[in-house]
Amino acid sequence: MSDVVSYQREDEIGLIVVDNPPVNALGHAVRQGLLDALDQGLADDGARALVVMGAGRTFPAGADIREFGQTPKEPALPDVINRLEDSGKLLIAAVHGTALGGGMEITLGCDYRLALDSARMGLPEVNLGLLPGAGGTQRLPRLIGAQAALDAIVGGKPMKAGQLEKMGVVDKVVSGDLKAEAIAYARQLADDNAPRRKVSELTVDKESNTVFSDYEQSIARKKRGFLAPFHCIKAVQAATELDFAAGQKRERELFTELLNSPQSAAQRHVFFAEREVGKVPGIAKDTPRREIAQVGIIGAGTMGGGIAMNFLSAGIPVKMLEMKQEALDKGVALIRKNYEATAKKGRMTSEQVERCMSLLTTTLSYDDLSDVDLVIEAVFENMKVKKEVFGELDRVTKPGAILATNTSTLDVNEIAQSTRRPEDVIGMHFFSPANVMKLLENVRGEATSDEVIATVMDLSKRIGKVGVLVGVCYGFVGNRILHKRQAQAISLVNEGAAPAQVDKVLYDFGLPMGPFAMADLAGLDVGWRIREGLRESDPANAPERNWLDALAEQERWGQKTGGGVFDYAEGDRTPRPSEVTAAEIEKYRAEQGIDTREVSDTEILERCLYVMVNEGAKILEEGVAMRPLDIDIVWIYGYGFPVYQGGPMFWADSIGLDKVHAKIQQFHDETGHDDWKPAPLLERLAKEGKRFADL
Ligand code: 3H9
Repeated sequence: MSDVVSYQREDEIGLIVVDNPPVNALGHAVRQGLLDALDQGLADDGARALVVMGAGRTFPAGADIREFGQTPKEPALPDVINRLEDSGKLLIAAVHGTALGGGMEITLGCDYRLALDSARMGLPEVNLGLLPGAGGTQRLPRLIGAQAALDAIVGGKPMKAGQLEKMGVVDKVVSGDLKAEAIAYARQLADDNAPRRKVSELTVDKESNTVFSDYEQSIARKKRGFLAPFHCIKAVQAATELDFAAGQKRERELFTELLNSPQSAAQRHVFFAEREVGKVPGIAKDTPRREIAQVGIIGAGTMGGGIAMNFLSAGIPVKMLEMKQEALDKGVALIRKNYEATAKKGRMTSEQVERCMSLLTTTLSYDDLSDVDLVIEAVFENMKVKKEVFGELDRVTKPGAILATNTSTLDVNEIAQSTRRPEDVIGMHFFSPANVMKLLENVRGEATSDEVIATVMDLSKRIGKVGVLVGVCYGFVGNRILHKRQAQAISLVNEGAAPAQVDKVLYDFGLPMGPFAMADLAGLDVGWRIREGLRESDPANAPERNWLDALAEQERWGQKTGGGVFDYAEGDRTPRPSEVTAAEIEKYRAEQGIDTREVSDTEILERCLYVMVNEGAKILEEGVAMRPLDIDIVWIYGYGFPVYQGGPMFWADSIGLDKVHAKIQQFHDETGHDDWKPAPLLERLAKEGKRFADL
């Protein structure tokens, strides 16, 4: 008897139940258990039909991802499903929760599919750098046609039971007690002598060749750099051209290729890392959480408004505070405009817009914040101003309220000290645009209590963000690393590269844009004003003037002024090389007496990325990031580091830390620059032949 799959008979129906918490993943024991239970069911003369279902919270949610990368163990899932399909009894899948990947593929090996109205099904393998490898790419097109199958398999999004019923995937949607419904349905089918319906025996229309090439083109931009979506298309195409057995063989080849690819290894790393970041070492799972039923936000600017939208969308009421009514009105109007734009795109109904807006109230008085459970301050980035705000918050908010700052550069500990309750103070660093970007850097101060940390980490998930807990330092994890990379990008240009060359190398690596296009998006004026401030306040340590300052002085501030490092045509965000910039760079090189040289693409990539890895290692040593995977997630969700590269630290592991370290040492020998001083942690790991993942 298997521990994870059971067989029992009820009312003349044999029930095969998978019980492998938390998500009934189809690991080796489950696969073997399914075959054993099937044999029992087939041998059970009292069973007129068989039902496959999951215990606990869900139908199997897919293959066991942790087994990928290990030596495969028989029976393989495709063979298990083929056996189910070939069995001599009527087979019904009864689905609740999420039948994903291999789970959905099991349902496709059954004759009939019954689902609870709350259930969802889908083939999300593409998100793991894979394709459905247990017959899904061959059976789904046979069931619903190539075009709809492409959407499901390449899109990878789970679909609701009702939608699946309309598509012809699910035969019946029920509510209430799934087991009882499944038994009743199976009995009915048996009574009616319902026919066996092997999906593999259905025929699929041969599509014209252009369907697949058109599909490839339609995803070319969005899926740039990814391997899996294009392999998915090839597998579906095979379903339209080959018989089932040959198609399944082709599916297997393509699946194996992906499984062994560095991309899938990286994407699987990200899957687990994304879940791991929510678990904070040293903070007990059962740490009490504070109830967050109402949130206050200080500042109704772009940032404050964006932050507010996260809570409103999650159904949490927000009170927004500003100094002037005019600013409040503007802020509210902007939120409405953003929601209405989403509704126009069909991603929200107008009732949903109104529901969100009805949760928003405004005030000009701090005293009105006496009943909120959490306040997030999003005012001007200035310590004096922030301290005043926190002084006021300390005065008016109730005991136990969490006081959060959205600062991106200032010392959270110093801000906390301006209150009498530093244990309730934490940083919540949203990334712009705050209603869109998934990353939330939660910044733990020296005094922040475990309860506050646990509450804010949970809350991040509730508002649809990936929360990463970091420590205090200038720029925290994300921007601190970014500054090092930007400095390299500028040096590379000073030495002879063109901004467009630097950008192209990083774009081709898979980032959404290069460092200079990113600077143009953020605005060159921002950095320039900070540098000017330093030149005034601390001339001895002020940064040298460079060609970026010269551009900013000409009011070339980036996209918003139609030109920065690059030129932009009206209404077009495509960066184009600028003659003005080229002239300023030339002027700067001449002033500095720089002999330019040809800079190779390899050097650009190594200098821009290795400097990030070195800084990441320093951040780890200082404890500002808890684990390498926290840094990976910050860069993936905050800056668009390509998922298929796994994040900077995973990427460095894949190169080999000995190689990375040797190059960093070489750059240090050549430049003597502090940024290239190898982090002792990196040095040690390289010497020991280890990876960041071994920490
Ligand atoms: C596949 O099926 C390939 C086949 O086509 C071909 C094979 C030949 N395996 O997300 P949660 C863990 S590929 C192992 O926090 P939720 C997860 O790590 C697979 N572990 O819960 C976590 O562990 P821990 C295709 C898995 O309620 C715990 O379960 N399927 C798997 O927010 C709870 O997960 C997918 O890609 C797994 N398959 O969301 C589905 N799934 O507690 C992937 C979960 O130690 N899974 N875990 O941190 C999901 O999308 C979500 O987990 C799910 C639940 C929606 C199911």
